[in-house]
Amino acid sequence: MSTPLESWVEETAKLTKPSKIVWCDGSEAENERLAEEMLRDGTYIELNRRTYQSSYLHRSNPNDVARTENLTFICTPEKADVGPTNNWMAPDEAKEKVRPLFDAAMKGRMMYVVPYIMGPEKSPYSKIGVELTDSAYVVASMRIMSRMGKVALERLGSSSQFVPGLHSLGDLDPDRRFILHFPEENLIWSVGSGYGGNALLGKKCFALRIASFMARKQGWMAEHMLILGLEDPSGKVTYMAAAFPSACGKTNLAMMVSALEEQGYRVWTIGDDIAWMHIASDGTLRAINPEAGFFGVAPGTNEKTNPNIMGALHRNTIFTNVALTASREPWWEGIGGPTPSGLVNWRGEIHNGNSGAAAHPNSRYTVPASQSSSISPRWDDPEGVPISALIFGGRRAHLAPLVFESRDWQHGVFVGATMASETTAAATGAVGVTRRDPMAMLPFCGYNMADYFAHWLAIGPKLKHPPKIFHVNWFRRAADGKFLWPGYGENVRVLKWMLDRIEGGADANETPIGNVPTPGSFLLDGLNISPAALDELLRVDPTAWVEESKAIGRFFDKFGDRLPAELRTEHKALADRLERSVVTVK
Ligand code: OXD
Ligand code: MN
Repeated sequence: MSTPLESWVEETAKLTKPSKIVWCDGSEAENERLAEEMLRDGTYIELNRRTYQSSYLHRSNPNDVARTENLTFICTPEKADVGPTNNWMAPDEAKEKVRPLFDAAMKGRMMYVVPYIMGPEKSPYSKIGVELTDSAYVVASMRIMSRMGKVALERLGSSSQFVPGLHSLGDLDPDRRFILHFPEENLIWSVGSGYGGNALLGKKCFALRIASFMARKQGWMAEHMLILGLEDPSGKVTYMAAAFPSACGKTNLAMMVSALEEQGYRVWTIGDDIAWMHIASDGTLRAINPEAGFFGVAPGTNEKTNPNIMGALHRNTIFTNVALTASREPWWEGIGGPTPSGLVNWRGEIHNGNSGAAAHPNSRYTVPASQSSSISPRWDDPEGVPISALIFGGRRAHLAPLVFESRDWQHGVFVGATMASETTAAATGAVGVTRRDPMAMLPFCGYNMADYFAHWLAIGPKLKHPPKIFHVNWFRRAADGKFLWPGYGENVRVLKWMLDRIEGGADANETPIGNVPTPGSFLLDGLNISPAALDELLRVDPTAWVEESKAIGRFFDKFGDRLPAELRTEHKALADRLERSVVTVK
């Protein structure tokens, strides 16, 4: 008798017609064999063996360089169940349309069976997925990003409890590219892309879109959040999870080298992109990082912005779409130092400065999490870590202050539901446009966001000590266009303020949007910032917020009656507070 996995593999092979089926065990030997094959067929380009051991450069097809949100669908019988922020197709229609693209798609190629665990091997919160793919690059990437191979097969046994994900490169034509999710069947189909979140199905497709749907049914949370531990001078570590949209600094925050290290504050990394959070029997919110690696944006990463990751990238790393130096080392804009001569750009052409950036703005590194020296001793604790603060944030040149604290859980959910950010290169489309991105889940929520808000609202009261909820904005600019806040390692000062608030210290001023620090409540030793800049960073301009509140109203209207009444109440309360405040200012 075949197991459910064997039957699905067999059935898929009949459709995709690969020349061979390879069951991946995740071993070192298998990884080396795949690397040799990829070096031979040009999928991999070898890097300087002395300085970048067992590390490779991959160049994706130039039309396939970022997640394609417009080609990503949630397929449920009812359109209303995916809501106004997702693309929808009915499951039968989607399968009918996309199945032909899988027909014989793997002819002449291997079909790799990639079993993987999302989450620590022995955690009760972890889940199993299996990806069938015809891309060896995807296999090697999944080996870094998850617990892949034998370990997953052993945990699965003959059970049917796994999330099947079928992936084929297809012909890489964007007109025949689809990323489909069938949450009611726990099924993923992806065709026509070999890039990142489109192709590494454990990440966005499973750990966020499918998992968010599961989490709602099962009473837990799957969030687009980093997880960090802030150690204080006594050695006590407080854990925080933060949701920022793609390419807004989650990795840098999670791996920060603290500017307050001498004062005894240090940051430990648990995860940089996804948090699965459960209500534990002691009433705490416990988070695990379902991933095992970091798939980070390379441009802008350097010894100052993220020294920990820079130290981690010299072995076992796959670089995608970065530039290559004459000494065969990876290079990207913002890596530090002058642009070297003899650079080859991400397309494989000599870089002459006239053809745009040498590295693609969404070029990436894929590196095992355990290689970062900031990795927490508890990063793979099967029980997860207790979360004391949840942080929302966006990239806003104006309006949002450096940090504010919500009044309570319900207000915090409103703050998360209404957050907005300027778009980045992580997804295709215009960059720098302000869009509302609730909880940084706009591209990743596997069901109607109004129901997702209701799920969030329901979680708080079930927690004995609900985490405090904050909002941050590292990206506020002065009138001359310059950033007001230095960011990176200095962000620890904001984390410390949050810690003080959690512990009952640190002053704040009540404002219409929430509690904003008094300038004196920040530990500013060693930081060169003018009082005027600090005032501007913490300023809440009621008139500008009135406009924001109107935009929030328009956003909420999209959800009609499905929007939880509590959020309308919070919105009304904000509008009233703003009105009073504008009158007072006048
Ligand atoms: C990512 C993203 O790759 O959010 O993490 O786009
Ligand atoms: Mn992400």
